[in-house]
Amino acid sequence: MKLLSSLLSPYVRKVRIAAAIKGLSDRIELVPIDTNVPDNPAINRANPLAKVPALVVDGLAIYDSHVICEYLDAEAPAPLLFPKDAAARIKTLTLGALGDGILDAALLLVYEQRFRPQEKWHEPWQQRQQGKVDRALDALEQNPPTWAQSPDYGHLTLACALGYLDFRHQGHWRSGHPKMVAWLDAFARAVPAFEATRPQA
Ligand SMILES: N[C@@H](CCC(=O)N[C@@H](CS)C(=O)NCC(=O)O)C(=O)O
Repeated sequence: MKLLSSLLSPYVRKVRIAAAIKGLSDRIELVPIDTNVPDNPAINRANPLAKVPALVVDGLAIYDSHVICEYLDAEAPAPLLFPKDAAARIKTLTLGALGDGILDAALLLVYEQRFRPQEKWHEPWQQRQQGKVDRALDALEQNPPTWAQSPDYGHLTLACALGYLDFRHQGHWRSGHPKMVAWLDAFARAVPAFEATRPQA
């Protein structure tokens, strides 16, 4: 399997952590992709959305990070990243959606400054994205997620979102969210791949 990837992408980090938890890392070859250049055929061919990660298996491209994690979960029996029980699965998917939502908003804030000239930065729009991140963090702080035997897809997605806030947003989220800081520490202890995939700028 070839993983079209950037080691700085939090969505790629999700997949790498999922692969590590499932014991599949050795079967995955990382293929570096530069997503900052426009119209890069190396990613466009696999994913018309021109986003990483994309996982190429026997010529078939699988995306996005959620779908790839589902694929990997089915490739090895344990531990399960997506519970089979319907109610537990919905809970996991909802936490994953919250983590992805934090990531999407945080990434848009980065892209605003990376891809638009400064005179076009739009403060109300930035506040709108920041509001999503802040509300999500406040909701999580009220009710930190828990896991039973081991973290699942929802937890690893959330951990990658918090890791991205550390990496690209100077870890401002930490102040005012002590329970979630402790939560991320506990996740890192439970999942060594979290530290092993920490982005190095
Ligand atoms: N929903 C996608 C998001 C992937 C994504 O936005 N990846 C970023 C890198 S962190 C990217 O490739 N951006 C390039 C672009 O948007 O043009 C997923 O979960 O895989």
